[in-house]
Amino acid sequence: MEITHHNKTLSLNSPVVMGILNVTPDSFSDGGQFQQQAHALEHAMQMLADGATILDVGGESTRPGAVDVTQQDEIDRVVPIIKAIRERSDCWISIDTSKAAVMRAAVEAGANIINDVRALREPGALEAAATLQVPVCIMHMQGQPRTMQSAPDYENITQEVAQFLSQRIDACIDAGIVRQNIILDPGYGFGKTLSHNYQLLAQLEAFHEFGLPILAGMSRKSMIYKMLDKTPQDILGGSIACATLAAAKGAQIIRVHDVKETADALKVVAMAVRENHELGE
Ligand code: 8Y4
Repeated sequence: MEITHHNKTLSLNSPVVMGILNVTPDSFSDGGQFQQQAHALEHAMQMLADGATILDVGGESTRPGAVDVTQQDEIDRVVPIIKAIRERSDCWISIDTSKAAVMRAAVEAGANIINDVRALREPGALEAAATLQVPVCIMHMQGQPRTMQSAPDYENITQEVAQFLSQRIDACIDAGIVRQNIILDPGYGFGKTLSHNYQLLAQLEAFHEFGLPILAGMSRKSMIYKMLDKTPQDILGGSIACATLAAAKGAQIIRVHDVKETADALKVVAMAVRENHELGE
């Protein structure tokens, strides 16, 4: 399996790490714009040195209760860092946004994947993604970021998430997005209870029915720290367990904060999977 942008291809036959790069001001509350950009660039280069294949650059906070950012604010945050990374590396850069104008500005600056937690449902987003001809990650969310955790409710979560993704795949294809460039994400933590999140992890294999790459993002999320009764900064072991389980169940892209440790864990999983294939042949 692979995704492509122009003549660049990313092989997903073994799992890869997507490193999280937040460029929201609340991630670096001290220092001005310049210092924040310098810190973000340093963090980006460290994640690449640690084994990240993709850097996910985000300028909007989707945490429950976060304030909305204007499209110009978001562009002003992400474009300089994308340009700076692109000057130094030919890595894959994803832009974490739901706004069409941000997608266009980010791809022009050098981003080559669109990662949209709203699955291209905002005005103009589907058309922008299709025109830009970059791979897209479409994620499931129940409700809206502000209120999604108030009362998550499903009859059969895996079935409902798959049904949503199926509809969004159809919408993407109708808009002109190449099917093989659609990455699917069950959206851990987005309108889901603790049980829902673990059901989705246990049943992750179900999403292989589409024959498309799967992205899993559980790093430091409440599904781990609530269960362990710890803080997000103190759950590396739990985050690695989630990454390992997801990769063992065939997820191709793992979105994480702790790149170095996760890259090692995924290498171990990949070797076990490879040896298992060789036993079968
Ligand atoms: C600490 C800081 C702990 C932030 C948790 C968080 C996903 C995603 C997010 C995901 C895809 C997050 C942008 C939430 N989660 N994109 N984005 N999949 N594709 N929270 O699961 O990381 S933001």
